[in-house]
Amino acid sequence: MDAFCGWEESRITILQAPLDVTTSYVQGTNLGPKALIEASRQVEYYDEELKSETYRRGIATLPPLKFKGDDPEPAVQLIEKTTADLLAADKRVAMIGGEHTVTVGAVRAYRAAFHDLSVLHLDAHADLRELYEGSPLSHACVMARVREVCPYVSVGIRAWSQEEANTMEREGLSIFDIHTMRRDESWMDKAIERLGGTVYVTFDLDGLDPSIMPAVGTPEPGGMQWVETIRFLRRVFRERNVVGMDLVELCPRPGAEYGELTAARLFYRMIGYWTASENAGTGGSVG
Ligand SMILES: [Mn+2]
Repeated sequence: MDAFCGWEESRITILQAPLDVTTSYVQGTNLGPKALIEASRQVEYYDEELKSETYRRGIATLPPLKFKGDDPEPAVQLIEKTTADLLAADKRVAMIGGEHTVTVGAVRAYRAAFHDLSVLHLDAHADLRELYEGSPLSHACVMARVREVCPYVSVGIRAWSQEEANTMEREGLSIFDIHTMRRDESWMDKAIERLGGTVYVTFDLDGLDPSIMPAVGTPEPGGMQWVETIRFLRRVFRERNVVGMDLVELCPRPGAEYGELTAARLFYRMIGYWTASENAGTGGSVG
């Protein structure tokens, strides 16, 4: 995801947010953005599904954000401010994490700019704890913070606590857990139906099955497979107005390098769907 166009003509800005301060199991998500960008040089630039070269569609990459200390609050504020500035300059943001906490800053900025925003959340974990290890800005609390600003739909979920189960039931949240998805072939229709018209996509890579995504800090068995994932995303980008996205929790480590390539492939594919759908009214179209 090197720079192939200048800032002026770019529409999508890649924002690197290498934050890793609340990770609870394997650490190293601060190395995620760099690893993804390096792996992206191995990804075929021609997208065989979209039949075009995504990189030609106006993508600019900013230098990584710099975070100081181990308090997530100023980091989230920096992400919110940076995202708001980019939106004000009429750019759209594709962020690479970093731990999932980075999403809180981006969603706050997006919600301020798009009053009808809803969030699509792909993850193994519900991330609905009010506090985790004393912090409201832990990676395990991301969706509790998102829920405070806008509605959302979760997909791929397969691990949650008693507290989170209570919240889900009490609030009637739109959670598509992996068991429901395996039982109900129409889960994609239902999940998309629950989303509003304007969507921010946050993708925690541990939503994918560990067999195809080993490079995460908190893997959970029995996850989403590649083809169903991209099929679903393709529909979301076609059927909803996606205005922002992130890919988080890439945790590079020896033996899991394959996961970096998969993450780069997924990121490139998502940007491909996104730019193709934005072009839909001006000549280009998805498939
Ligand atoms: Mn997760």
